[in-house]
Amino acid sequence: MPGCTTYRRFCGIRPRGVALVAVLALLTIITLLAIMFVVLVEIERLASNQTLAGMQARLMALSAHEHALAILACDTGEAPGCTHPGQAWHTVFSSSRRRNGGEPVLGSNGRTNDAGGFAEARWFTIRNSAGVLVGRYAVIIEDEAAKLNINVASATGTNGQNQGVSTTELLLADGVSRGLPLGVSSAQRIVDARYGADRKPGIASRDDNFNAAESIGDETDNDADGIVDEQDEGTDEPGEFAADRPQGDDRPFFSVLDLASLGLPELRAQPALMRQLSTIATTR
Ligand SMILES: [Ca+2]
Ligand SMILES: [Ca+2]
Ligand SMILES: [Ca+2]
Ligand SMILES: [Ca+2]
Repeated sequence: MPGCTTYRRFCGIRPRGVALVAVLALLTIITLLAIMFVVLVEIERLASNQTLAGMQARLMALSAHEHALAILACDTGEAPGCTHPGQAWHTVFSSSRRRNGGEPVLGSNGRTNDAGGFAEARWFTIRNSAGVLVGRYAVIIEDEAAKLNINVASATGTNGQNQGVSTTELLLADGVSRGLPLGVSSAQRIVDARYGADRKPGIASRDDNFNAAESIGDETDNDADGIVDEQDEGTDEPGEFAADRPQGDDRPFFSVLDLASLGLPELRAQPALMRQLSTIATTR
């Protein structure tokens, strides 16, 4: 019929190649689905490996913890009341490349060797029943109780120390030779950072630890300001800052490394000072 060559579909004749296009489209969709499936499987595999590695690392850490507890328990029984670096708590975990051929482990503070020539720690390897190495751990025991707690010490310069009523009277820095190797203004910035925007421990003008009534009549200088039993002695005193229960805008330090965020001039001038601070200060 005239015109059917140009308008075949109007003449009841199906155009050629439609089936081929449909098959190609179907194959493309199937290919994309297959690629997505492979990608998802790979992601699942990586996630599983990550979870497994995390569990293994946690078990290694638990092994190290139990090892340390066992050594400390032995130490307690061997020499009650006596502690020195020659005891097991120090020698078992510390070593040197020269002595055991192992790789020494630097401390969390980056320290290398102590005065005794020992590295901070050494690796203990863990192998499975077939003798294959599955992990390793190192232990560093540090006496946190002997460090200055920057969440507690509140005295700066010659201020804040009077009757020794609480540990808040510990000297943070005097700018000369006592406390942390910082100036008085830096020590005050540490205290101010803890107290938040209101610059007061706890919530400003509130007796956060409920001792105001007692403090104004106990014949004690509770806030270590040199005045005994003044009218507002029990309010906004250093003892109202509690690192484990911060009130209001208070912000305790979670790590000594947090001091870097304060922009202290001493740390800007001597970046290595942070390492020293980590050996003498703590937040726990
Ligand atoms: Ca505050
Ligand atoms: Ca008082
Ligand atoms: Ca006072
Ligand atoms: Ca109070």
